[in-house]
Amino acid sequence: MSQANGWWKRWLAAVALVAAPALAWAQAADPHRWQLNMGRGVTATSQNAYEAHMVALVVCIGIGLVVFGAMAYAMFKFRKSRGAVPAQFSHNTKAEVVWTVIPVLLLIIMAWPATAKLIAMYDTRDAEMTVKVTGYQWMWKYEYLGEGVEFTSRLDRESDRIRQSGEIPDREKHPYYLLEVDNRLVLPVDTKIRFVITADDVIHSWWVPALGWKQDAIPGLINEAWTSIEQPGVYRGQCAELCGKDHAFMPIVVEAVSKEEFARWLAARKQQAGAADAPDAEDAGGADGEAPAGDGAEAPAQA
Ligand SMILES: [Cu+2]
Repeated sequence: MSQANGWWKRWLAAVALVAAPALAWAQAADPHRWQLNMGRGVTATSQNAYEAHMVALVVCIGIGLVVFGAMAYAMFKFRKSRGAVPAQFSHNTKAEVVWTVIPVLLLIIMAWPATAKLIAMYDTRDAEMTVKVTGYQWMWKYEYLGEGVEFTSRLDRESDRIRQSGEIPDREKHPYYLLEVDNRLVLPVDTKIRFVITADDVIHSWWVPALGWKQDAIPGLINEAWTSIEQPGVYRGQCAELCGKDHAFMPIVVEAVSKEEFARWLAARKQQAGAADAPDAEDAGGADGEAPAGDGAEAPAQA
């Protein structure tokens, strides 16, 4: 008895060892080697997709067990060598009603929550900010609508150098080979962000798995999507529509930061944009305008 107990404990410990990394992976947004299930992502949408997938998976496993179990049992129990004689009936109304009604009920059980989740996924109302995404061969352009901030985002120089040199990419040297960009799309967390997505030349598709959706970018059309990212972090994606010879070289990198950090980043970007628009403005502010402005802002608060 005690020997069996010891074996059982060792077996449990082994299972825990094997399962531990898998449990840790379940928290991360990036896919991992030997990840068997889909990721949970970092938005309500991705969580919904994960839950819908799990419900369908459980139903499929149940159906699989019942169907293959019945088949295996029938084949074993009623085998010819044990003298089984096949029945000769060809119809059974009761059985036919049962095996029609049960799948219909299962489909309704799965379709109901899935439809509710799909409707929520397409509801872009009450967004707090809007980002326009435009696909180009082969890069993305992001515009923070109403903020006067826009930039392009293309494959980082190092990935580009490696791919053109014929060098074999090395995970140690460049862990995000082909998944890094020069300008990341910086977004605030806990903010409903609406995307309007289009393209300038051919059809592209904007896809960041951790956000839980992909949306086609079609020339002449504007598609909508939304997200609200729950955790700060860096989330990577790619163009998901075969768009030409460099389709593989237009990655997407979203950097989700706190609201305060985003406000600072946006202000800095706006200042850059303002400086670029009016080259004289920098000189005017740089002479003696900038530093005193900071003191001036604090003075009223103290008074
Ligand atoms: Cu593309």
